[in-house]
Amino acid sequence: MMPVILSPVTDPLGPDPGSSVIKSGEIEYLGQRLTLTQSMILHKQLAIKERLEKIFIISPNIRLEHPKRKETGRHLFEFSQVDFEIAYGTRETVFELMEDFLISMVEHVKMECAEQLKFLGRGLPEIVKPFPRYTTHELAERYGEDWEIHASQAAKQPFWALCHKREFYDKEDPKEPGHYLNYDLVYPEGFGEALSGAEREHEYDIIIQKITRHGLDMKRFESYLELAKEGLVPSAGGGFGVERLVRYLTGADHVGDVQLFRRVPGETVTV
Ligand code: ASN
Repeated sequence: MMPVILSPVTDPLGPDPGSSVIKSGEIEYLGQRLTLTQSMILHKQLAIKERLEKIFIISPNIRLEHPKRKETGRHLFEFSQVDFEIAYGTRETVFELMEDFLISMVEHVKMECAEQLKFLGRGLPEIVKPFPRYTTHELAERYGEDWEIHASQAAKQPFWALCHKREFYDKEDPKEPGHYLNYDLVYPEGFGEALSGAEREHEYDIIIQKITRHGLDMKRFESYLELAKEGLVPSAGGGFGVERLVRYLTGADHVGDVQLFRRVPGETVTV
């Protein structure tokens, strides 16, 4: 699909302790309030409902992050993610797809760009599957609340972090309420999160319950909910940041360093 940039509905990006967006980007156009896309998750669900079975979008996202996020090395207020969704997919479908994708990407770059990697001084390690899987509970116990960066620094291989308490559209395990059928893929060597995704909530009543439970304004999701009421299709998917992938491959210090036109929170935009 081609990306959606403006819509009355977008990803609320919360409640999520990992999010630090200070406000959403909004414009008023012909009397309508439109928000700049924070992620295309809700449109992905609607596209799947329209019987598109497998989709991907190179999707620009605007996330107006707190300036303190400059220090993480991996946050931008404008970036692109490869966002994908698979009708009737499960976590396992996504794990297999992403593990094969990352392995072949690394192999390809090592083969085709050996000279450039040498110039950059980047010894890109070979990746093997299956990637280890840990729950966020295990990771928090071992590395503390800030586990993402510490676990990434300790890791030699990419790994999956399962079960995050976050946005309403990620499926809560019906067998184990309070647990979630979602995942992050985390790069090794301290590069942090590569991808986030989930099996999705597709049942209207559960979506309504969760929006209410999260204290979100139902009106912000009106047009999405009207369509969701007609029946969403179960799916799973995710999105990985293009700049974060390039940073990992090149070993750059900051994601802003791989952008031609830097969009780093806390830095003045020049061009
Ligand atoms: N792309 C993510 C997903 O598919 C959502 C996000 O970027 N917040 O779950």
